[in-house]
Amino acid sequence: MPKPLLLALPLALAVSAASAETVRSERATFRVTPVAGGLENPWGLAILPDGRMLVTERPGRVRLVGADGRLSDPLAGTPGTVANRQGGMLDVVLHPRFAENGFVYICHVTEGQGGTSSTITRLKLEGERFSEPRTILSVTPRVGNGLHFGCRMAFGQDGMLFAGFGDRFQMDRAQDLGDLNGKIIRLADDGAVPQDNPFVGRQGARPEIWSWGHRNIQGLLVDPATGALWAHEHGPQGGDEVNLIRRGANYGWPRTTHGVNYGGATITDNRSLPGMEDALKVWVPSIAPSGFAAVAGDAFPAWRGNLLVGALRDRSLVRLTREGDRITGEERISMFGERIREVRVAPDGRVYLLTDSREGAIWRLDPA
Ligand SMILES: [Ca+2]
Repeated sequence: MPKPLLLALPLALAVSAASAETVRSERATFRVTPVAGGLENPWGLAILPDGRMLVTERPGRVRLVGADGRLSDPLAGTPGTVANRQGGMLDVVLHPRFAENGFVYICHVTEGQGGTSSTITRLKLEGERFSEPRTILSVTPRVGNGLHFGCRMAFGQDGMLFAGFGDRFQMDRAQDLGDLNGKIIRLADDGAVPQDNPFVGRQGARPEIWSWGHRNIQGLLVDPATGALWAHEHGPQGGDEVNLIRRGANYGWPRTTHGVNYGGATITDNRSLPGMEDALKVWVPSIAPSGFAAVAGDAFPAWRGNLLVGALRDRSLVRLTREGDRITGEERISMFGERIREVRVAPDGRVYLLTDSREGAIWRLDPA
């Protein structure tokens, strides 16, 4: 355990970090081991084929993390980012053929005419720097606030890139097909619009859109077993949702929701409407989900196929069981009072978490 890093960890873990913390959950007993600390609001994590990791920090940095937990300096060649309120350097994913091409995709906030927006930039990782920046998509219209950027990404099994964006706290945008806010989009790896997207050729609709009616996507997952796309999003006060994403479907916001506005004002009485998809799972009160991963590999056989969700407000790791397209159960595993921003599962099945604070950390879960 690299000692200097422990200084930045929360007391509960730091006290016994020499042996890590043991957690007994319903189906598995595991150790939580701090891998690296001293990260300022880490947000996205990508595990490289050689076991190193890329981690983003919301103020605008991306670092490499060695297998020994050593953090690199912020990587040169990282594009400029506007870090304001919820915005900044957010998600990071690898190209499906990263081992051949070195491509990394970041989702971050940029500024232009009209305000700020979520932007996806493709970069090439060469040694410990980025090169060849290419803008894949910048969400429009831009908006002049610092809220609800969404910005989670995942590659489909067909090699297409999905990304989920928030409504920018202007809810009616989610029902406007001419607006990319409050949508999940699908693009080729170079940013081209696939011709089999659902709204290609429809007048007034953006051809990038894959699904609509979303409030603020904070988790996006392509199921390694089935190839299906799953997403979760923050509701207003109550009404966080897990959805199975179907091509061209409308997920309802703000015409359907299980939540109410902050302060308790009603948004709508409709929890369901014809032509709109119902959530598979709703959290009332909100847990503020963040990060989404499916359990695979050998480390946690009792969890295989389960879905893992981080929780900011609930300060837990949430394990969802499912049968086919249904969510059948939920376990919340308390995480030492830390807000969990991101969940990733390594090829060997070990689970990595990011804690969200100004002294954030990477934690690894190993079977005990
Ligand atoms: Ca919904």
